[in-house]
Amino acid sequence: MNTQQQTVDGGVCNGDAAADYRRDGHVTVRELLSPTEVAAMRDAVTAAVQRDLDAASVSPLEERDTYGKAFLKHMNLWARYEEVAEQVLSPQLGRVAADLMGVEGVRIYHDQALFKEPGGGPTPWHQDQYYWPIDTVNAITMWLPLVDLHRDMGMLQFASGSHRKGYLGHLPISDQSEEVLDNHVREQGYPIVSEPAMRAGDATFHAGWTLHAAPGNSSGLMREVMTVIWVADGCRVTEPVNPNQARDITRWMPGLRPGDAVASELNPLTYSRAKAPVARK
Ligand SMILES: O=C(O)CCC(=O)C(=O)O
Repeated sequence: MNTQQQTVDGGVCNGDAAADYRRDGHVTVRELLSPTEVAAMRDAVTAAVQRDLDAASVSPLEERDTYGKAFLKHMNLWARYEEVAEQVLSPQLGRVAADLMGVEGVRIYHDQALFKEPGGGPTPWHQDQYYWPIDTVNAITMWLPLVDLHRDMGMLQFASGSHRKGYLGHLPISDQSEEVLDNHVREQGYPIVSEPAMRAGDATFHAGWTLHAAPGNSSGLMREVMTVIWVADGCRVTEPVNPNQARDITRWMPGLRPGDAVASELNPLTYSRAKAPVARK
């Protein structure tokens, strides 16, 4: 079990965190954001989520399918809310993502606030990269609680080492992905790793192919989590192999075609060892 506490000093990951990430396909970084920093992130994200909710109705939990019950999902907030952009485009966060993957620079793929409501259902086992038409394994998700979390609020769990198998089939997140991938995790005997508790500002990072899931939220509290996905600078768009990938090109890489570098206006370079990050308007 990887319950080691990893630290990041001044936005620079220690070597152990990067080695653990590459071996296990996930790592926990404690105190990634200070209490002041996470408070700013929380203010920005919760205000944006509230504005999204005010603009659209949400159906009652019991009327939603399994995926719909898993969380309220608000995507690419950075592109719509300046206060969120100030948080998500942080070069410090980008540097941690680059250090963990061992790449020269990173670009934003997209962000998502994932708020699991009290009584919200489990998140089925899945692989994020099933959705992503990109030619690299260097794609990483930061999962950052905005409030203190304990286990019964729907803690993220990982099948440790599962990223090494890569693509496991046409399995969008669903009851079917849960059934097939739960069997796969048992057959392969992957350790299932999750933290017993996380403080606001701690974070986990996982690779695009790492199998992950979360139990339902049996507490009376909202599980407020912000996620950001980065890809290695220089990676390219691939031919979509499913409708979800085609939709991802339109949504997260508008105007790009297979073969293009992932560098649309929605994919700013937020950290680079070599190049100056793209200036923001
Ligand atoms: O927050 C969850 O329950 C699932 C998160 C997830 O699938 C992800 O961040 O890739």
